[in-house]
Amino acid sequence: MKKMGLYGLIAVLMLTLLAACGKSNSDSSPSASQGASASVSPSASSGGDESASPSADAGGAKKKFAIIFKNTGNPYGEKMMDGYKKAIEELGGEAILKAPDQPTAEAQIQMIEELISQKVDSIAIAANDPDALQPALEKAMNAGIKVLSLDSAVNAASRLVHVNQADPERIGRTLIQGVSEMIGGEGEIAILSATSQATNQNTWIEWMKKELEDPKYAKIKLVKVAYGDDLRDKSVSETEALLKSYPNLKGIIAPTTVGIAAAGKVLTDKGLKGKVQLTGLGLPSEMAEYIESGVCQWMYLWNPIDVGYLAGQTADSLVKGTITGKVGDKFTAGTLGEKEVVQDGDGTQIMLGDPFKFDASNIGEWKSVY
Ligand code: RAM
Repeated sequence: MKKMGLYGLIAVLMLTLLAACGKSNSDSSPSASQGASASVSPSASSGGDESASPSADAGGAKKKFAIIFKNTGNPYGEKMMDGYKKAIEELGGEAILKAPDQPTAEAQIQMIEELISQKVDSIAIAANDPDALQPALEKAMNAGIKVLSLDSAVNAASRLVHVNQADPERIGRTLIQGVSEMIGGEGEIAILSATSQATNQNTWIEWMKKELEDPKYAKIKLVKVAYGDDLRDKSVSETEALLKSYPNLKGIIAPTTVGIAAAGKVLTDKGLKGKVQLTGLGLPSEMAEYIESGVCQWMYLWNPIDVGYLAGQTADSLVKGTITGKVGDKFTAGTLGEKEVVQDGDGTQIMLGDPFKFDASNIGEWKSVY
């Protein structure tokens, strides 16, 4: 009897654990709560090892999948790498997570060279420069390494495919529409970006500028694009400099999670809530206090865990040869379901989904997720 009770307890515990795995996965996608698309099937990841076709050689050696983020000390990057690792481990591979101290192309090139020597099977990179990594990434591809970018793209010649978080046009235009609404369609605005070479931020900024060409924004003036380099202290000092140089500033758009959190702190410390509006792309866990206080009325993001997870699934499919990165290639991206490779300028990409709006009504729900 006693023995049966113990087995029963173990069985219940295992079931609870499986259910919890499934739940946290489905909860981690805003689109799941939005009900917009059933992009996440909670049960798939709980299948774990048994559902995966292992990414291992015939001899049993695990395939090596590397990811390089822009720089260390960025919780967004950590979440993205968590998602990547989750996918790779589900698929039976070994994940190698890397990020340089500083967000420079040079530091990433050094890491790529090391990974080529290590004979990894795949490299996924969130690039600090669209073009500067090309010689190193071409060398990697010539050595048979499957290269993809995610989050911040490299040029088409430097990758097989890019994993894109959301439509850049939509992100850029939405941020201008947001700040315009917040400042009543009139006044000076500034952008606090990441590094001046970051592909993702620069593309979003181009779309912001295009949106600003609409005559309905005639009374809005973009006075400056500042670069906090995704370093906390530099983003703080750049925000302070903006406020000093432009005393009439009405709004700041920070299309970087590091920048928007730094700006939120500066505006809070200086008591500028309501005087200078703030929006952009923020991590709910870092921005909750500023959204709850009203310093930032709303902001946008996607699920960084899903971006990393999708990149991990993509890397595995490239290594297995299920896809090559050409338009029309289709594969099952684990719990994210069916994905298709589509055109992206000269190159190709795989899209995660739509950006999600966070405001006082939903931030409480998301701040503990990412
Ligand atoms: C920062 C990084 C990242 C970007 C997010 C929105 O964390 O610059 O690349 O996608 O912000």
